[in-house]
Amino acid sequence: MNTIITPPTNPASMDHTRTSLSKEGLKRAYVDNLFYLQGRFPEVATPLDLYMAAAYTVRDRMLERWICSARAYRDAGARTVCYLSAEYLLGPHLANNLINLGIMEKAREAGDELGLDFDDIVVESEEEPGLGNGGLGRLAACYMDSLATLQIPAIGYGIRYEFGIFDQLIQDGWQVEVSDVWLRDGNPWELPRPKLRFGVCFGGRTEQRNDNGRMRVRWLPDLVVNGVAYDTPILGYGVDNANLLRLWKAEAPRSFDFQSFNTGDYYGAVQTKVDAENITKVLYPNDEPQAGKELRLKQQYFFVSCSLQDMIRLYLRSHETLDDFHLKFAAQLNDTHPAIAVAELMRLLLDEHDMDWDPAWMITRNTFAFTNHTLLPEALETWSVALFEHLLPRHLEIIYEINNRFLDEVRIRYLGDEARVARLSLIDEHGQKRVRMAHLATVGSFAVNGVAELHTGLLKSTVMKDFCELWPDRFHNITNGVTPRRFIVVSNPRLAALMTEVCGSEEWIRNLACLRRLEAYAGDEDFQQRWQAVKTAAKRDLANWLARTTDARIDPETLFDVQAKRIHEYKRQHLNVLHIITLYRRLKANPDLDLTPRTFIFGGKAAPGYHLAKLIIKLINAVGAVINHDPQINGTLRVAFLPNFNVKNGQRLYPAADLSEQISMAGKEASGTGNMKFSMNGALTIGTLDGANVEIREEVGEDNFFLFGLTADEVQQRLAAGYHPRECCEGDEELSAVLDLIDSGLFSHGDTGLFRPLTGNLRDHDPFMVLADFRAYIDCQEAVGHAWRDRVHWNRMSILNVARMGKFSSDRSIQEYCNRIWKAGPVDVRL
Ligand code: NBG
Repeated sequence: MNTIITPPTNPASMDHTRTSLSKEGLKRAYVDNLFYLQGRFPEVATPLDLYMAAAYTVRDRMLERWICSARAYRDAGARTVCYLSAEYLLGPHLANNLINLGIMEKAREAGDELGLDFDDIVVESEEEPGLGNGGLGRLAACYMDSLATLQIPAIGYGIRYEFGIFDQLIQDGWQVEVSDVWLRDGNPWELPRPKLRFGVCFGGRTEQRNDNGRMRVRWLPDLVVNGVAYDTPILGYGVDNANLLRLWKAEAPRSFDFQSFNTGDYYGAVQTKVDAENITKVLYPNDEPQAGKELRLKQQYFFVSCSLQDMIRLYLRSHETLDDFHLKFAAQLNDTHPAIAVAELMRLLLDEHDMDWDPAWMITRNTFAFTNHTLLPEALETWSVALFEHLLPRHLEIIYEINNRFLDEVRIRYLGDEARVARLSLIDEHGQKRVRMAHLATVGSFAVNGVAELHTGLLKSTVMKDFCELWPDRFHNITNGVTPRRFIVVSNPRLAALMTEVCGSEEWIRNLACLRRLEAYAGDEDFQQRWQAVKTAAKRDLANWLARTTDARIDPETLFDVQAKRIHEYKRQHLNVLHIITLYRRLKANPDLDLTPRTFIFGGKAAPGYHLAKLIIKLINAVGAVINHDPQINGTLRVAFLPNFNVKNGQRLYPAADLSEQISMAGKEASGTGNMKFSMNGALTIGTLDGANVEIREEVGEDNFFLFGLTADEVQQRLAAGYHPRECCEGDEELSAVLDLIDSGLFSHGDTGLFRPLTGNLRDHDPFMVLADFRAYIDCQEAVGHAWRDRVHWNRMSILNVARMGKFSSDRSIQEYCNRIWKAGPVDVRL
């Protein structure tokens, strides 16, 4: 086949319409696509037509690289990394792909010559695929970018949700959720592969049979669903490698169950189809805690089964047996969501490929590695044994067998220590029996990692302590990172231009450590002026955009103090609000107070069922409504809530921040990645010693970081000694008055009950020690206010922050995964 069908010889040199990177070639391709794909001519084209024509123009150029990569990877037979993740928060494709192709400027010129509004097409028009909740999904997207950039053969496997994370509206200060119909206008970035489909079974029972003296098991399911592949190319930056993101959509195997149809049960027959397709309907909108929803387990098993069947298919194209499967693939489990893969690979090897237990287990254990992303107890997934029995009876048998063999090993190692056996077991026997997915993932993996030094340390000393004692060498830390392509080059072109000028080349985009060269300019006042001008321009952009799209009016001359992330009590947006109210009270009491003018900007979604988080959103908006309209305040303090925080809006926000709020209770934020995005764009951080803040502070220097609050150890000590939040109020009049002011109804039109669930919770329980850290936070914020007044010093700190962020490029993280965990190397792709 390959010898017959080849692409046109050297399309680039012919200035081929579909592949040319010249300005003229791009113009021709664009007009061509508008005609032949959209069926429009420029005068009548809608904004969507214009966007689609641009997207297809870029996609053609990616496809050429993608096909070349697939060939090169196949020929090299190199190890392939498979990233298994239930979430990918990709963000808009177009601008990022233009950057990675290196044709942003040429495309802009081509657009100008065609009389197009380039920014409108490239920045505004695209509906972003919101196939993730927050940090975990965005990390997967950053890692896909870095894998391609580092030329590592990789496939991202996941779910093609029909509805991604909900869109957030703010109405009367409350969050309102609207479904995200991102596929409504079509998705030019994906290629459906209708013939690439796998059956995935559910329910039923198992049957044993004796096959020439060997016991074999057959699963007799009562439902089969098809998974169909949808492929999206992921381009590396400045290389010709393009990797594959393969997302699965669920379909009923036949459109109607003719049996039911003929017996007259028409609706029953349709229902089967609907149920099957529901599996990939919607992303669960919870950032961390998981309700034990059956559909969620179905989603997890569905995408994992399709992905493993696909990996086996790929492998068997060039191998006779599966004996060395683990040498070809390293499969990373992104949290416990895909942990069922351990049992599924065993099932495929044992039942579908007739392998014996020991070799199958050897392959499985050498294929998987597992990343833990949270220590929050409610997020450590478990599924009831009853649900497993009902949905995945064969997997439950396999899990029991893995557990038996594993616990025997434990018993021999720790004679008589049955308490330890119970703690390590894959099954939690307290009350209703449950399968512990983190244990399954750990036992079935050759490596387990946390996502920041502190988090990994806590993982090893708390939830994974027994495992760590058993297999100390299996545990690693790989601190998270973010891609500088999207979060500097795409988001903040002015800053990128300045960096390129100082560094003398664009090398820093591939090697972020090069930004160290900025250090030499940190004290140079002329340079500082330019630095500040870049920041102010980004702040102006944000202010203009907010003015266009919301009723917020903000002043770019003030300090932009930003907290943007999911709304969660442990992230403590309410601590931030208490600070705002503190300043407000001080200013009311003393109108002449010389306060640093500040704009507090919030962004973030709350899980739809998380009432306290939604009340925090309401409180932020309610406090804003009072303060923003108080003539006595006269703009010194302003509060803005940016609705629908997503990747696209994040790109507007990170460049415009002066201060980045990273104020979680120490020990709770596994890493955080927003902290890195802000800092890379020149914001200074006010933060606790939590997650990656610790390492950010180490890198940028303690003088360039505003630290406050209890440490993780101190939090534990306080809890052990008995924490009584009321005592914090008793010892701090101002704190007490701030809480009373909320309860007075000032922010709720006299309703003294509205915010009680929040204030009452703080006074009586305060599980995240907001009150314990209040005073330290207020004092630290005062230091921030003072520091801002010395702009020379502030600019210097800002420059040093950026200069020292090299460690937090996702390229560094991926390089560590490759060296220490995956043992995977690059394959150079040349067009
Ligand atoms: C989140 C953590 C963040 C971390 C990201 C990426 C989950 C379960 N965890 O702190 O809360 O940065 O994962 O590792 O979403």
